[in-house]
Amino acid sequence: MIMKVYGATLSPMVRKVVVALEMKGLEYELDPVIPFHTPEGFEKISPLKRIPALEDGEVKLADSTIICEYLEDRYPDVALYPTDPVLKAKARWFEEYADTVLMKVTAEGLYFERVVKPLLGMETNEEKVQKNLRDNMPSTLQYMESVMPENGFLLGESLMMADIAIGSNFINAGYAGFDPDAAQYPLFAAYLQRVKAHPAFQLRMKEDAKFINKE
Ligand SMILES: N[C@@H](CCC(=O)N[C@@H](CS)C(=O)NCC(=O)O)C(=O)O
Repeated sequence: MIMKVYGATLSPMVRKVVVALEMKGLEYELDPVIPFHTPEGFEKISPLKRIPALEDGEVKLADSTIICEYLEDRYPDVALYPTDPVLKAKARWFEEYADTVLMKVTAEGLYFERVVKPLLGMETNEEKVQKNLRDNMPSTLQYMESVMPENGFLLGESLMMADIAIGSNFINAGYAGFDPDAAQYPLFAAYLQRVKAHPAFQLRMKEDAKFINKE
């Protein structure tokens, strides 16, 4: 049975799962469930009614990290987490940072306000966005710049889950009109270009453009 991913792929958390599936070469179908407008009974798959959720035969899972770790354990041929314990711990840290800090700074405080709210017929709170860009974004970008390699990706030569999680959030920041200044954050800006250039991200961004361009 083909795997099913629930969630609109413009969501950074859904994109994480879909890029992981693409990189692992796994077949899947999408059910583009929209946050806050979930179908009846969705809580049976995602108890908090959040996206993404995954159905793999009898297996029903919610939460992007739980789903990606499951995919890694069940379908290990293309590895997206390092096996070395120290590197694996670092990978988990970057993913946790993306799911918590970046989720607040690039998604809730920026993308949600400027892109999702208008789509839901709600008004953008631009004051909140400006406060977020002033109070939270600089320290986030400084941290990102401080951990960036000059070449390759966060944990080596290949794109892995840590990069997918971070890149996915900053793609949404870009859709909301914010990209890191390359003069101020040169390593991070160049890294983001490398992440976005990966075929799995290119594919997703091409799909995203169909919706983003409609707005
Ligand atoms: N930690 C969760 C966060 C999921 C999440 O908050 N998803 C958002 C969309 S990006 C959502 O469904 N929000 C609707 C809600 O909170 O009810 C994950 O990584 O999957």
